[in-house]
Amino acid sequence: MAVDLLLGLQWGDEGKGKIVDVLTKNYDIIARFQGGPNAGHTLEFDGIKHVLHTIPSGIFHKNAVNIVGNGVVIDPIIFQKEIENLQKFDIDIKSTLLISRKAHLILPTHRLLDAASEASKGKAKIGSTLKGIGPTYMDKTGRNGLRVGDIELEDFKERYRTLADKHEAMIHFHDVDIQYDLAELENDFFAAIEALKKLTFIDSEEYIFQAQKEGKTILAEGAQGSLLDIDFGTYPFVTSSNTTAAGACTGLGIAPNKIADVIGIFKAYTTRVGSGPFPTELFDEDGETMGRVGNEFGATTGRKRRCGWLDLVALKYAVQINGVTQLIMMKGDVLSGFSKLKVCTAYNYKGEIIQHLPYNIEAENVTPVYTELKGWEQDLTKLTSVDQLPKELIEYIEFLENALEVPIKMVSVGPDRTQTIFR
Ligand code: 2SA
Ligand code: MG
Repeated sequence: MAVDLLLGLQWGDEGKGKIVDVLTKNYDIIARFQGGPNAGHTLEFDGIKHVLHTIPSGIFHKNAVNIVGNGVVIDPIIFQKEIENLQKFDIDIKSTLLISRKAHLILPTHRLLDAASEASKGKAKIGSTLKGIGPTYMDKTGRNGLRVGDIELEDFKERYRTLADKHEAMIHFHDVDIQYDLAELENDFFAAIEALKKLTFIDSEEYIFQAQKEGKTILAEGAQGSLLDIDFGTYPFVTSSNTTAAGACTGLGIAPNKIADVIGIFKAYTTRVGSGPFPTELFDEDGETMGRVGNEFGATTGRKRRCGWLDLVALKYAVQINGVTQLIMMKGDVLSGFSKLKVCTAYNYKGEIIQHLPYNIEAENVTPVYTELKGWEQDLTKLTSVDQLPKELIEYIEFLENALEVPIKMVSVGPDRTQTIFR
C-alpha cells in the first residue's frame, strides 16, 4: 500500500499540524521523519489549542498509530513534557506512539553546544531554536551519536559520559560566556531517559514495511519547510535535516517507489522565523497586519515571525524538488481586508529577470518582481464550502494553480479543524 507525504513548502509554520490532524482519519499510521523539538505543530479543536514538537500530529485520533521515525532527533526531557501534556486526554500512548530505536538522542550538551555555536557567530547566527538540533545531527553524521536503542544497552551511561565530556571541551573551545549546571541538566536528562524507557521502541523500518504489506495507509508528516532543507534550502540559514520528500525515504525507510501523493502545504503569504534571506519580506504596515492577524509567533520559541508576500519563485522550486501532486493553501483568512495582494512571480537577479531560485537569494542580489491581484473584504473564517468563497479569492487560487501547475485541493480559513474547505 502506498505512502503519502505531507510537507511544508516555505520556511515552516505552514500549518502542517492542523492538516495532518484533519487528514488522520484517512490513514492508519502517521509518521514523523525528520526534525525534532525545534518543530511546533499547532492543532485546534473543541476550543483548545495543542502544540506538538516531536509527537506526530495524529496522536489525538484513537485509531491512528503514530511513529517517531529514525530520522527524528529526540530530546527526552521535552518528549516527557509532551507526553505529560497528553495525560488529560484518553490516549493509550503505549500502543499508539511508537519510537524508532534508530532515532538519535539530543543530550543536554547538544543544547549547550547549539547556544555556544550561535553566540560565537554574533550577527551571522542562524537564529536556531536552541534545541540542540544542529549539534545532534552533526554527531549523527559524524558517527558519534547516541540513539534511542542505546538506552537499552548496559553501558549507556559510559557512552553518554564519553560523548558529554567531548562536548564540554567543544563548548569551551567556542570561548563564549554560557552559564550552566551540567549536574542538574544531567539529573533531568536521566530522569527523562527512565520515563522514555516506559514507552514502546520499535525497529520502525521493519514495522513500516510490514504495515505496507498488510495494506495499511501511511502519512509521513514533515517538519519545518522545504526552504529550510539542509541541501536545498537557503544554506547556511537552514535546519540540519532533509525537510523535502527525499527525507521521508531516509527518515523512515520508505522506498521512493512506494510514495503516492506528495501533499504540499503553503500559506497564502510567506513567513520566516530566524535569520536568512527572505526576498518578499515586508517591513511596512502590511507585514505588521499579516503578523498580527495571523498570530505569527514561533510555536516553540515564541519569536516574532517575519512576514511578506507570497513568493511564487520559491514556491515553484519547492513544488519541483518535492514532486508535489496536490496543494493546500493555508491562512487565506488572514489576507481578508487587503485591497490589493502582491505575488512575486520573478526575481530581478543582478539586473536579469529570472524565474528560478538562484544560488544566492540575499537582498543585495535579488529584488522581487510582483504581479498585483485584487483582494477580498469578506471574513472567511465562518465559510464552510467552496461556493461561498469570494470571487477574488477564487481568482487568487486559480492564479497560483496556473503558475504552479498543481491543483489546490484544500483551503484553510482558520486554525480550527473544522475551518477547512475541500475543493
Ligand atoms: P534549528 O533549531 O537548528 O532547526 O534552526 C535552524 C533554522 O530553522 C528554523 N526553524 C524553524 N522555522 C520555523 N518553524 C520552526 N518551528 C517553530 C515554530 C519555531 C519557533 O513552529 O514556530 O518556535 O521559533 C522551526 N524550527 C527551526 C530556525 O528558525 C532557524 O532559522
Ligand atoms: Mg511550526
